[in-house]
Amino acid sequence: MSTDSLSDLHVGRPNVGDRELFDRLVDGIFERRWFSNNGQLVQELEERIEDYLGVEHCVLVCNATVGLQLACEALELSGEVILPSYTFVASAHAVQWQKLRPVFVDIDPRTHNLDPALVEEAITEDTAAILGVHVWGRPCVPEQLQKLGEEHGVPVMFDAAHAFGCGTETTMIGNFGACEVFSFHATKFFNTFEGGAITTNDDALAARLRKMKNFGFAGPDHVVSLGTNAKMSEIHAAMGLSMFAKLDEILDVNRERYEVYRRRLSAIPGIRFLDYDDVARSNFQYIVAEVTESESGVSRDQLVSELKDNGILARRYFYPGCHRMEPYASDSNVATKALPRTEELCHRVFNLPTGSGASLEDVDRVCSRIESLFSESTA
Ligand code: T4K
Repeated sequence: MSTDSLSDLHVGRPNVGDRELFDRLVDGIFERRWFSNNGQLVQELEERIEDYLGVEHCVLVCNATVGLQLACEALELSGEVILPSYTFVASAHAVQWQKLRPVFVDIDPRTHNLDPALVEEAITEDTAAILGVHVWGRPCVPEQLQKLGEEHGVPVMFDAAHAFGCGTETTMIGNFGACEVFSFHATKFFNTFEGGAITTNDDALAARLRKMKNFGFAGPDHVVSLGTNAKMSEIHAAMGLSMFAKLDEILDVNRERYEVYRRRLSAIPGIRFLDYDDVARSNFQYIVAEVTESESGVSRDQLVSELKDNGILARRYFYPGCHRMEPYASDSNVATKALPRTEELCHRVFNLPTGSGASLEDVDRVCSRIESLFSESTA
């Protein structure tokens, strides 16, 4: 990585927890010489997360991608899994890695989340599960997807990679479906450098997941199922515990930047700023907007390129859509599916830097650059 790229403004600059606490926790790891495999800090972090989400079980894992694979394995899925194409490619890869067949379904362009009516149309006798994704931490109408699953006898699970700290009026994300999978990657609201968690209110599923993440061991020399190595180490858990100490602060920082972006960008014709007004509880981790070129005279790609020339690395998540990436693009079944809303959105959306890695001055600079680009184009 060049020094230039370090001085650029990134989407995904990590939030940092309580450094003193982290250092103290790391000292303890060395004193105990217990580095991994259900260590003290992993157990503490699991309890903290269970309390915070109000969920029965939190099973910490090494990352969300492997967490999703583990969840598919533990649910003994076989056949097709319905999911959006408008998601990070890890959602689809986890399904495909398990030799399940992804069935991509279009989205509601207002929320960027799966359209439940289209999900229902896609259910067949080969459907093994529905995988809802809470894109940008916006709950993907989990109650509706759960109801569909119940009516059709299909398990429902959620990719909650973006949604730690988010919730509906009544329930924190983490409590829906058979299970939910969070990402604690460096770029997330709550991070453990790399990491993730599977949460569930199903005792038997949690017990299965705990064995599976440790090679299937039920006790010393006693392997009872297929398993893998999906364990979280103690140093990662230390980071998580130090993040908890700063969670409210980070949320305030995110909300403050979101409000500035919203005020400034919503005023620009040709930009639709994606607000979180309809989300009961949000972590405000993603600053998302759409460009309508016919109104603004500027395309999304021109905007992203112009910002890049000014050291602002806006992202085009999730361009070009999973169905346009390999191996899905070459799969004739996938390629023939029409996903017009996903296609359109993929050409309009951009994400902007936020979090404690972007100061209010940085946010002001980003907004001013966008304002002047758009005013030049309409002058
Ligand atoms: N499901 C969904 C819906 C997801 O969005 C994701 C991951 C997953 C599942 C899988 O979760 P994990 O298996 O990762 O736990 C990034 C992240 O790598 C990925 O975790 C995330 N979603 C996705 C939305 O974004 P990239 O390819 O854009 O990451 P990268 O490494 O280019 O970093 C993004 C920006 O952040 C860069 O401009 C640099 C900056 N950065 C990154 C790191 C790692 C930093 O400033 N510091 C850092 O330490 O995918």
